[in-house]
Amino acid sequence: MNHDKQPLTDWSYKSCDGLEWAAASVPGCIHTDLLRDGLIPDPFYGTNEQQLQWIDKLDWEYECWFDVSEELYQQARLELVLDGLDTYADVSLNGTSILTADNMFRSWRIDVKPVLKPTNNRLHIRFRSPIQEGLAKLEQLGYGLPASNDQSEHGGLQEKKVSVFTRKAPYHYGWDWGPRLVTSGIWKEVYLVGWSGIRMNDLYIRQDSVSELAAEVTALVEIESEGEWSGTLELAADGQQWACDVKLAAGVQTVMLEAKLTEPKLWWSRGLGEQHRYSFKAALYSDGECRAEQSIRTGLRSIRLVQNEDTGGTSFYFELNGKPVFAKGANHIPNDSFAAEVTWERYRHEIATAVQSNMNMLRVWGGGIYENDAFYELCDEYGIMVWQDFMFACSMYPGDETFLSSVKAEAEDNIRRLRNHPCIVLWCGNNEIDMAWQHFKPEGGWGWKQRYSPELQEKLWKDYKNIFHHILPDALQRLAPAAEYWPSSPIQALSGDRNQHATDNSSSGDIHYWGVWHSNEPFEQYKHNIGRFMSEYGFQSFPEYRSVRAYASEDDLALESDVMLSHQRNNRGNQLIKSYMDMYLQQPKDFPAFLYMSQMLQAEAMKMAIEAHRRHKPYTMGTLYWQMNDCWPVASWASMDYYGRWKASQYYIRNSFQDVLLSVDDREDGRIDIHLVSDLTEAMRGQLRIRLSDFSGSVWKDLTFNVVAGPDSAQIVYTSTSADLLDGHPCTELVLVAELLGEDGRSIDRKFHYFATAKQLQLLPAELIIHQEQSSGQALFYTVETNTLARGVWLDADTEGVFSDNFFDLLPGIPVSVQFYAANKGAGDAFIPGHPGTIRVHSMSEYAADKSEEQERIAVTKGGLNQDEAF
Ligand code: BMA
Repeated sequence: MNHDKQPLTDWSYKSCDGLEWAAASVPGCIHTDLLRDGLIPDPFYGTNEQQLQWIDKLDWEYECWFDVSEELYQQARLELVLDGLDTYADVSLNGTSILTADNMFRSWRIDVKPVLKPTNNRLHIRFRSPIQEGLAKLEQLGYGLPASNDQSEHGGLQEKKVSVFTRKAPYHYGWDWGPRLVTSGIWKEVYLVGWSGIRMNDLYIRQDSVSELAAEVTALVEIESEGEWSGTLELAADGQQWACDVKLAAGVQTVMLEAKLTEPKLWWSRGLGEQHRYSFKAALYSDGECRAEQSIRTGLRSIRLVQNEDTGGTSFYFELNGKPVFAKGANHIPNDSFAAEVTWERYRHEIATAVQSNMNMLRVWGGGIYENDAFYELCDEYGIMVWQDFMFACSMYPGDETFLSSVKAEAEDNIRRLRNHPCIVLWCGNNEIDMAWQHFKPEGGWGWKQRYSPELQEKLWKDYKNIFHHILPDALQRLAPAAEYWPSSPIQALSGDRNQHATDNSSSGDIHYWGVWHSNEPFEQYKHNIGRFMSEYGFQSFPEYRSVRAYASEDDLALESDVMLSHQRNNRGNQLIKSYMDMYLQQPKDFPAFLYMSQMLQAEAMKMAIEAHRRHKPYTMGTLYWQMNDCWPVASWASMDYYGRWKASQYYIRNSFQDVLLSVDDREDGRIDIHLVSDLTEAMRGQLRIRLSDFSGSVWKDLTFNVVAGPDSAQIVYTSTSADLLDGHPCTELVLVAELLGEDGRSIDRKFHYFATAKQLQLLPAELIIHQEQSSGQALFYTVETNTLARGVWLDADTEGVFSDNFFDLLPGIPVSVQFYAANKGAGDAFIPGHPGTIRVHSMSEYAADKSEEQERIAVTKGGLNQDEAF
């Protein structure tokens, strides 16, 4: 076979008015190059980001000098491939202009045969400032377009929102959790490819019909031939082979070959079965020799977004291989402001966190990037379904021909790149634009359309429809016909009338419920604003002290300091956290206590929301909280911070997402219902044990019932009232412990329920004791005990990693045993049994202001260890 690839890695950069070239990192971006050379301070530290706004106003140059390997140079065809340029790039090779690029999300392939020399080639890229380009386009349009999260003022542009004019990651321009760092650079690989005679450009395994009995697929093989060609196309998978004769003309053409696999091994999302993947290999043979080939891995599965009218409205759920799946997961944003910095290990850490947290879906949200291949490969491997937005969010976009054709090409590039991934179950047009504009409700929306004349309103809506109701679904229809498409998240349905727009409790489509947080509604409202599929809701918290200290000095540790404010991008964020804390928790005694309390607050909010959603199964069939991760260290809605550290909410979420869940619903009418929810495909028998205890561990009631969790079900298994349960005891002095035990007596879920808010409870300082147990296998076991009720027991290890449980409540007589898993930086699993180093143990009473003088004592008993010794 005559194919070859040569990566171009030896790059230099300079600013357009600079003279000196310096070594550049490719893939990368200008900010990380300048940082490495010590020319700018760490953009994430302190308020540095504010001093770096000049970078995006300049043009930057990159160049690469290279020789072509002899073998490659002899090929008949030579191409330069640029997988991603950010963004306005004039590319020349040996002084000849070969490309003008204008879309970060596209990939480019250029015939360079006529200009390439064997040695001493100069590839030069000039990146024009995305800000200057945007300003020119804004001026040309003559009016601004709404872009709620574009922090133009921060970038020195006052109200001029230019992000919408450029097909570039929207979050680069700032978001309500992200800095404004508008990058330029080569963010993906650049390489030369050469070939002679014939080659295969693309292999797509279209899944026409898939069931347990058979999978009928069509291989669409894009072939490029220099001249006429005839031979055989062979397709192989799992020891089976299919073949057809092909006769080709010169040029690019697609050959289709049908194949049937009987009793295929299907791809399932986590929890429902294996994530089996087949390797498909297509090869072209003539005269007994392989002339070109390509292989891909894919999983065979059928997927359908089911929207059927029912008694409650219209369903909205995913049916995987004929089985309805309750989607449990989160919204994903890019893992870094500098996208090229995200290594495979960081993706693995995130996906493994999703898996460990019992999720089965992530939404790649439309204000970031179409993720790197590694992300989808990991989702395929671990069984995480992906709701994939196209990259449009919270803005209206231009409607001129150049813009639209760029959008079309971007959609085609990404659909082609990603369509073999079984994990992608839905493509969605955009984030929140339908809801923000609300064309059919004159009074509705976020106040955007009211700023325009009726004619302009119509024009902007027409431009919107062009992209989201035509260009994107048409591209999918052409390139991935079985894929499901949803025009905007959230909507009720594409009805073309006022019922199109989602509300906080619509009975069709998906919902972003932000009453809690953005509208100050109490957490209890999570129980009332429930739809068919909750694709966003969330609550902020701060990262832990260690993470905050990575961006703030000791002097900055006050909520209103410049540094802390610059790491809180939601204007009202700190106020909101404070006011909810006032409502539910005791006052924190100091700044570190505030960080901890903010995490406990977020954890409670997420638990309340997720469990309410799951209790409503099958009316509700999905819950994706906002947001999984961070792109820099910041106060945000993330459950895992920028450094991959799990906040309290990650542990709570993990518990609330377990396949079999016990959930205590304390209703406003005084009734207390205990629900049993199961996502298992088979019934599960067990026992429900209910204990009423005071905070010293004395048990007042102890009841046990047999229960059966039906397959794929949600049911009430116990009902009482607060009054009956308390039986005359003050509501601030008792706790209800509901526990689900399996047939083997193993504890499957344990829930602590209180009859008053944490603020009202009479918590005494807890004496927490941690023992290291005899380890079974490699993982180290620790048992934690207390002398009085301890809430939010936080085991804080020296080593980066996670515990099997954390931030849990503890009662005397009910010890908790946990294991520690270190975050793995090397090959293999993301979390491996490891040594935690010193463990510090904290709980809520230690952090409350009125208990400040009574420090908790931490004692380490077994094995002769003392507090200072690492174990
Ligand atoms: C959601 C998202 C983001 C935003 C978040 C928090 O609606 O789509 O736009 O970051 O709200 O405000």
